[in-house]
Amino acid sequence: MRLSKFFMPVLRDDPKEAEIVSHRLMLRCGMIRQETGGIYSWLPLGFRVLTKIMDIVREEQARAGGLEMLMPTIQPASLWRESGRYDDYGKEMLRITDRRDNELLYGPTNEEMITSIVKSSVQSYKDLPLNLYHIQWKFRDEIRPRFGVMRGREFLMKDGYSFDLTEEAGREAYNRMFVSYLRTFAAMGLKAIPMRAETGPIGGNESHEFLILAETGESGVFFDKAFLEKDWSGVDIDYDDAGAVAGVVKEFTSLYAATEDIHDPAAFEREVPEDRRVSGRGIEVGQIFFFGTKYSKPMGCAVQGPDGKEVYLQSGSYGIGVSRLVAGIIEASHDEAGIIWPQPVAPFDLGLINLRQGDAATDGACEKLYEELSNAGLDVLYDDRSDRAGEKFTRMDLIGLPWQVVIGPRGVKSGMAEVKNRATGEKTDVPFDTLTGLMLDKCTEVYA
Ligand code: 5CA
Repeated sequence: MRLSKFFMPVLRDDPKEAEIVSHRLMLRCGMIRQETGGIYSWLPLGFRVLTKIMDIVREEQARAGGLEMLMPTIQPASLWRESGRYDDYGKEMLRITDRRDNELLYGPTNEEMITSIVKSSVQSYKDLPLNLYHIQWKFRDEIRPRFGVMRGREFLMKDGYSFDLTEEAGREAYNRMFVSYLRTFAAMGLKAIPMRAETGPIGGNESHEFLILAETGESGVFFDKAFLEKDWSGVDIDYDDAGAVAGVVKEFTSLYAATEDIHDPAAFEREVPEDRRVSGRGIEVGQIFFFGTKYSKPMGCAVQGPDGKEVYLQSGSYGIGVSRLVAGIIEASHDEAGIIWPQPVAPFDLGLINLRQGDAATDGACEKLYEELSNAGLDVLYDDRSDRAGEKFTRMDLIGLPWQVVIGPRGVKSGMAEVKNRATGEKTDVPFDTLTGLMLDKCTEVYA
């Protein structure tokens, strides 16, 4: 992508309304624009990150047996009356009446709708298990939308739902999602610590939240330091091996970790030696719930079991805050100069900076490398604008692409580009003819 053809309305100054760094940087980089309280447009740069996050979510869901589908944002109120949640949900739910006076709502979550879909389409235990998910916009009329997309009113969520015949199978489905969440967040360059959690308006009898650490997080967290020492990327798994999956869950849940809502200071002191007790703040990027028959019973979602008897299905639900993650990743990865994208979620793999736009030799070298890098499959943002070098460097640091390839008249003479690692600041001179191979290695090594 040529910067001259891209739409990335970078702000010169810090926006006044931003209270936390991710909100400030997302506005400054031209990733999002607020339309009204808690409702945002995603501009091309922001949308690219959102898409990368969705891709990572999809990949691991597929591996763990999740089937993608798409349910609407608008739901009939009647469904929510069946479960009894229509009144319980209160003012957070956006209620709508259409021209025929039908009562509708903008979905804050989809337990009712998916339960009704499964109820109407699944008759036999032979059709189970099922794990269905979608990535769709939700609306919750939060009392205090704040911090940009971190706590929005309209936000993008991956929500998945499992249906099984027996409680044991239902818990195995929960475990698979638990492990898939560890792997999904790790693939984005994050350590998300699973913590026992309250179930709130979603309900159920067991739940874990996944939190990434950040000073600006909304939740107070208390946990064993061992979490920070764990190698998340090492969680390799065969999802068909229920014993192995349960083993990983056990490994991660046997260490103390709790949000302030359910933190038990006495247990913390008892279970964790003093020098290993860590407290801080965290951002909830995902939450999973095991329901048993909480939704299937009131909604009559049952199948014929092997003995011919009707059995209410065991269900669970599994959410990931896809749009919140964009802000969460920035909170976890930035410096004074701007964002530092982990490679897998970066909007582009690298930025190519032409230091002397209009100089025939420099333009020629840049064009050639731009083509080579792009043909190799790399996503390149080519700064082909005629701004001053300083301005180009500042902007490229601000938007935080993992690598910068800088080419100026001096480099063209010696056949060298300067490659800068955004995270470490380290700079190396690389000959033009080995540059593409090197960048390909650098940009893909984290996926290996
Ligand atoms: N039905 C269940 C799971 S599918 C559910 O709705 N769970 S949830 O309420 O915990 O939401 C799932 C995730 O969405 C949260 O972990 C959080 O990361 C994200 N989320 C929730 N509310 C907001 C919000 N107002 N703005 C941005 N993200 C949010």
